[in-house]
Amino acid sequence: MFNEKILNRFKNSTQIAVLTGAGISAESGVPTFRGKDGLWNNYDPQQLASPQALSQMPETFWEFYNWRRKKLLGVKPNLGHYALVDMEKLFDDFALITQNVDNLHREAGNTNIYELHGNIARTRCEDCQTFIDQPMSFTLDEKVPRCPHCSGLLRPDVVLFGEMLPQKAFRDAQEASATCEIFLSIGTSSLVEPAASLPYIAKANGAFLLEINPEKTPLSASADEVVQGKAGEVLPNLVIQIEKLK
Ligand code: BV8
Ligand code: ZN
Repeated sequence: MFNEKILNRFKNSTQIAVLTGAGISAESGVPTFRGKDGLWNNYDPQQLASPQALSQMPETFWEFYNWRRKKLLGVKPNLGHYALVDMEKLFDDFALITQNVDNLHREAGNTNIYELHGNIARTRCEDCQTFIDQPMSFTLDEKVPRCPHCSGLLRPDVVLFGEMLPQKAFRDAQEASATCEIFLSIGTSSLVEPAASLPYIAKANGAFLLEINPEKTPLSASADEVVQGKAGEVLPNLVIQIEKLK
């Protein structure tokens, strides 16, 4: 599964950057966005995951996000998530950059996490930006939750299409991508910008680019190595091989 070229790189490196997408949560039962049973097959992302949807059709917007949250209740990290927790312990400098909003990397126990697209478990006010302590299991009795401070529209703390990414998280992710020795892209279709630009920053700075994904993506041709497989199977194996090198 891992050739000498890959294992030698891990043996001689201390700085690792990892970018994950929805694919790493697929084995936890969380639907991906663009797969066969993907979320976007039934909904148009530009329609629903957008600030326009929040302001023009808040009931539908919240119906979608409540449905997303309810699907996450009881969902647990899988072996792929836990392998990244073990991997973080094996390297002095390990950055986990995620596009996922499902909170599973935090739950698994990684510490150095950059959440580029926010976190669906958090809620904030669209007007006064206050964070509302609204646990995931919060079932809204009113259709559209309002801010207790200013009666503004509440929204999940996720980055909607057309919105800027959280500046510090993205800046830190760019820095980690520009300085790492190995960049791992795991479970992402590499379509959404500006996250999809990070592996190219790493490659331009001399990093070894490894993609782990069951199917080819627009990134595959630029990767130094591609391991085609599921995160929950490939990552635990990779960690075992790396531990043997240490
Ligand atoms: C911005 C949060 C501008 C909400 C999300 C035209 C061309 C290029 C770009 C654009 C364009 N038109 C618009 C844009 C910009 C747009 C964009 O990139 N659109 C794309 C779709 C064309 N980007 C934005 O709008 C961003 N903002 O650009 O702002 C700006 C600039 C300055 C000032 C102001 C504004 C904001 C992007 C963030 C949007 N929010 N999510 C929510 O979740 O509801 S994006 C959404 O897609 C998720 O966050 C998700 O993480 C992300 C990426 O998807 P993936 O994670 O890759 O998931 P996907 O299903 O696609 O793929 C899964 C992969 O897993 C597959 O490859 C599959 O094979 C694999 N897999 C399956 N099973 C497994 C597996 N892998 C491993 N193991 C398995 N078992
Ligand atoms: Zn408010």
